Amino acid sequence: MKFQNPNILLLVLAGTSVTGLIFLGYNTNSFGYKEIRICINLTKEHQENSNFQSPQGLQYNQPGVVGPDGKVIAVTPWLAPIVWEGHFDSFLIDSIVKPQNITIATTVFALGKYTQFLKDFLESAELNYFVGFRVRYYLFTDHPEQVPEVKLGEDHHLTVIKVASSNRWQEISLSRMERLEKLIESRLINEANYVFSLDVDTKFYGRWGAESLGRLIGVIHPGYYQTPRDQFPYERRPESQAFISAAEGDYYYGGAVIGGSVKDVYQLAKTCREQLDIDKGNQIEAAWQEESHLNKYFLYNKPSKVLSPEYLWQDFKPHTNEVKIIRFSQVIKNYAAVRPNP
Ligand code: UD2
Repeated sequence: MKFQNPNILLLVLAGTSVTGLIFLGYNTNSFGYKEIRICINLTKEHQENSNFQSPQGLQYNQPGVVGPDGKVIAVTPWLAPIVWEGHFDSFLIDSIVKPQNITIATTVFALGKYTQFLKDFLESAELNYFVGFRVRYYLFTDHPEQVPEVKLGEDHHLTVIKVASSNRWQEISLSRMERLEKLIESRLINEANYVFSLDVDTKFYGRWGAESLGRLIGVIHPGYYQTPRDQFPYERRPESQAFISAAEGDYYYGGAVIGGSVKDVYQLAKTCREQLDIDKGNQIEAAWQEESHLNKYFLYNKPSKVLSPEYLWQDFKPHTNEVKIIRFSQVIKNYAAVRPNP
C-alpha cells in the first residue's frame, strides 16, 4: 500500500471522546512506509470547555463576509464555518444527525399584536424547519386564545406559555433573554439538546435543517454584512454594558436568531440578562436592547458556527448575487400599527 501524501491525519469522532490516528507514510523505495499511531482521548469535560473566548481589546482586521471577487467567505478567522448554500450536502448532514435522536427546542414570543404573525410563522416553519426532526415550540404570549390552529408535522409539538405583556416593545424584546434563561433552567435542560430563539414577525422560505446546529450559533444581520465595523449599530456609549469600541467587532449579528446547545444558550441568555439588569440599574437602555448585548457577548464568546444572511433576510431587501437562497426572512410590518408604543 502506497501513500501519495506524506502525512495523513485521520480524526474519528466517537461518542464523547476524540481519537486521533496519525499515519505518516513515505512514498520512497528506501523507506517503504512507516506508520505511527497516536491515540488522543479528549474527555467530555474538555470538549465542553473548549469554547472560543477571546480577550477584550484585541486588534485585528474586520473579517469579510463577501470577498473582493464577489464570492462568499465560508469560514471566520477563528475557524468557525459560515453556513452558505452550496457548501453542504443536506442529505448527508441529515443522515448523520438524525440517528442522534435529538430534540430542538424553539422559543417564539408573540405578545400584543404580534400574534398576527403566528400563522405564517408556524405554517412556513412546518414546511421548512427541521422537517423530520423532533421539534418543541415554546410559544410565549399574553393572548393564548389568539394562537392559530396549525397542523404540525410528525414529532413537532407546541406548548403555549401565558405571560404578561408590557406597554413598551423594547421591554418585550429584551425580556426574551430572561424568559429564555428561566425556560432553560426549568424545562429545556431536561427536554432538549439544542435551542433556537426566533423572531415571530418572520417567514421561512427555504430549508433550515441540521446544518444550522452547533454549540453556539449566531446569524449575520442582512443589513450590515458589507458595512465597516465602525459603522455597525453597536452600543457606543461606554456607560452601557453593551459598549463596543469603533476598533472592535467581527460581524453585526441579528437578534432574531440565537441558537446552540441548551447549555451554551443558557450561558448566553443568563449573561445578557445580567448585563441588561446592570444597564437597567444605571438607567441606560442599549441602542438595540438585547441585540446590542448579544453582539457584545458574541464578540468575546465567539460562535462555533455562524449562519449567513440566508438564515435572516428582510422581505423589503432586494435579492443579491451572493445570497442564493433566502431561508428565513423578516416580513414587512407597519411598526406603528403593531407595536404598543412608538
Ligand atoms: C430587531 C431584531 C430583533 C430584536 C430587536 C431589538 C432582527 C431582524 N430583529 O428587530 O430580534 O433584537 O431589533 O429590540 O434582527 N415582540 C412581541 N410583541 C411586541 C414587540 C416585539 O411579541 O409588541 C417580539 C416578537 O417576537 C418580535 C421580537 O419581539 O419578533 C422583536 O421585536 P421586533 O421584531 O419588533 O424588533 P425589530 O423589528 O426592531
